[in-house]
Amino acid sequence: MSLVSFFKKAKQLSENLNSWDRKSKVMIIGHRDGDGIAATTVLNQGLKHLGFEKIIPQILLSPDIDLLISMIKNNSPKYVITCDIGAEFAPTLEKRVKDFIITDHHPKKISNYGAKQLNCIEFGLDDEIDASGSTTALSLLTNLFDDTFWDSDKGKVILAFAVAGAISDFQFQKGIHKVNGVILNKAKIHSAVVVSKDISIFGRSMYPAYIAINRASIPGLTDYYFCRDIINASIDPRIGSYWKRIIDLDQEEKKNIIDIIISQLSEFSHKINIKEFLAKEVIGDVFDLIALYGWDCTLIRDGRATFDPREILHQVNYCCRLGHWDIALDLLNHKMVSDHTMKTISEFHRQGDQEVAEALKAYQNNLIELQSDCDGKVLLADFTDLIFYDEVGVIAGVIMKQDRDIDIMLSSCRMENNGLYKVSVRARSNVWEMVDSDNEFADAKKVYEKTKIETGSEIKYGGHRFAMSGYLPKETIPILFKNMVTYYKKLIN
Ligand SMILES: [Mn+2]
Repeated sequence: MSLVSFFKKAKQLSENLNSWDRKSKVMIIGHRDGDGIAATTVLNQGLKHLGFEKIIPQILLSPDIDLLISMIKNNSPKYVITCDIGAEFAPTLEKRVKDFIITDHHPKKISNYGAKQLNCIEFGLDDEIDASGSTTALSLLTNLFDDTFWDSDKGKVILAFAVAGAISDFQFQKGIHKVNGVILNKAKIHSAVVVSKDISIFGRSMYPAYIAINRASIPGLTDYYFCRDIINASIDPRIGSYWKRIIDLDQEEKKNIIDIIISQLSEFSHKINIKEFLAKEVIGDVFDLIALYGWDCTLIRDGRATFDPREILHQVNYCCRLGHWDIALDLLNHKMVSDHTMKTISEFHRQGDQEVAEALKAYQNNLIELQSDCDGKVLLADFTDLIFYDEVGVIAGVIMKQDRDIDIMLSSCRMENNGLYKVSVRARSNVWEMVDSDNEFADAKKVYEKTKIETGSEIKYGGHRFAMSGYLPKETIPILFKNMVTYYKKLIN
């Protein structure tokens, strides 16, 4: 029922959108992450094909009302449409534009979502597994075009980006559900995306096979030289002048690699259930956005292409984090872009990868200020001066992949402009499973809110239940940590 109601509201809102004057300015406001950039791309291309002549995409990092107001002032749009952000924008937009539509999947603090918002939460759906910002945005467009459009190259590209956003938001990690399922199915039907079971390691179509495997944090294969030698001895490592990537391997070579992984796992980690490990981290569904064939956004450094959405958005994410979302949108909205754009993106990509690698090395060499509790299961680490502050979530993800004992990680970094700290909270899926979705207690947000009240500080936070970021004064971070430990203990008991 809930899913039906969601699409019913999507249809109503799409009729609203269709009634807008095509010659007037429409501002799209998207969220500054992979999902948000993909969602913005979906709307931007959708509106273009609907005949809108003046589309202004803008990106916000957080739901900042003051920034929203100044964006409206600077651009004076007649209409606003949001994606992956905006759950709380209605009162502000009501007063300032002729009409608006909000599409978001983030929970709002008050439960009223209003007539002009499409948000899965209103229909009892889950923001982390049922709908991404990008699949929500696409839900608004499905009714406005017929199958001929979705079968065309232009339609397929939009479907591909809708799927890319959901994957970048890790929405498919616990299966493919509800809104995401409907949209993925549509993308498959119209041949925008191909899904297959394969070695699913990140970098499968971007890095040489041995590098992708070395970076996957598999016990026994984390030493670069050993990994390179053993992997390359088991396959024919080159194809012409190129290194073979995982996708270039034949079935036998793939099997050889799996055998090596199994033998290393059994030798190096007795705690790990091999079958489970393989199913969770090595073999699984892979998604290839074949609609993007010939697009510059698929190019990897050596000139070959990747159609894996994680890899395509990986490079775009670094642009966004460094504030250059305009370049990211340029890349995703044009089949071909200038050499300058390509060079800039690959430079940000290199820079970002390098910063994260250095931060990881510093962590491994115990050069990071740490606080830990519950036998190392809850950890706080400060990366100030090592990374760009917006990379706190990424580095936490990388560390948690290597340090399998950590259940909840708080990573912090000082922001240069205002002296506040950005703190990311990430939790492992087993913590996730302890969380009862019907119980509003089970939420990282609770911990932020408690800290806010306890300290009386102006703490802003947002995101999802267990991938949440906040902006805090330094002295409140230990209190946030203490509250997180208390919460974790309550959860495991
Ligand atoms: Mn999102």
